[in-house]
Amino acid sequence: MRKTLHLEKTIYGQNDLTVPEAPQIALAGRSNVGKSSLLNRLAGRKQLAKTSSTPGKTQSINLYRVDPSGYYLVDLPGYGYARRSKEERARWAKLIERYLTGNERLQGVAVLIDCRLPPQQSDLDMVGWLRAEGVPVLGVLTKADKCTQRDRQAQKARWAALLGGQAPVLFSSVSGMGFEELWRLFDQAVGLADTESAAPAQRQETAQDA
Ligand SMILES: Nc1nc2c(ncn2[C@@H]2O[C@H](COP(=O)(O)OP(=O)(O)OP(=O)(O)O)[C@@H](O)[C@H]2O)c(=O)[nH]1
Ligand SMILES: [Mg+2]
Repeated sequence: MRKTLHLEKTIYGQNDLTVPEAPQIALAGRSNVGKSSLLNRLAGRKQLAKTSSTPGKTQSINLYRVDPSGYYLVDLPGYGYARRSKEERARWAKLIERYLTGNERLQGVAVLIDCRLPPQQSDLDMVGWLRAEGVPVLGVLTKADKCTQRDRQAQKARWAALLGGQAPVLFSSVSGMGFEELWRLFDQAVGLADTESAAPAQRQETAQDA
C-alpha cells in the first residue's frame, strides 16, 4: 500500500520536546546533504518539507507520521552549518542530542552522506556517537544522480566498511533511485515485516488453525 506522510509536530526548543508514543526514525546529516528533499521524495510531495540550496534551511525538529504504517520519520536540522553563531549552534546541538538520547521510541537514525564527498569528520563523529549510544545507524548516500556508477560503488564499499559491514542505500531525490529499498529498510528498522515475507507466514497460520 502506498504510504503518505503528514507533518504532525514541530519542535523548536527544549520546551516543546515531547515525542509521540510511537516508533521513530530520524534523518541526520550535514546541512544541505538532502534530508528534507529525501523526505519529500518519499512522500511524493515536492513542498512537504522546506528545502533550499542554501545550507541551514531546516531549523526545527519536524515529525512526519507515516500512514498507514504508524511510525514517524523525523527531519532534523543539519549539523556543521558554520554561518550560525556559536551559541546558536550549541543550542541546536543540545536540542538534537536531547531528542536522540532521551527517546526510547527511536528505532534508528538514517545518517545521510553526500555520495560525492569523501567521509567527513562530522559524519564519522555522528556515526561513532550513535553507535556508542546504542542507536542503530542506517547509512544513506544522497545525490546519487550526481555520481558516476563507479563512484557510487566505491563510496558504497567505503561506507559499508565504516558502518560495520552494512552497505548504505544509494538514493536520489531527483531520480527516485533507492525509493523502494529505503522504505523497506525503514519498515524493517521499526519491526514491520515486509508484505512479501509476511504473506506466506499468515497463510501457514490459517492452515494450522483449520
Ligand atoms: N541533484 C540532487 N540535488 C539534491 C538531491 N537532494 C537534495 N538536493 C539539493 O540539495 C540542496 C539541499 O537540499 P535539502 O533537502 O534542503 O537539504 P537538507 O539536508 O534538508 O539541509 P538543511 O535543512 O539545511 O540541513 C537543495 O538545493 C536540493 O535541491 C538529490 O538527490 N540530487
Ligand atoms: Mg532540511
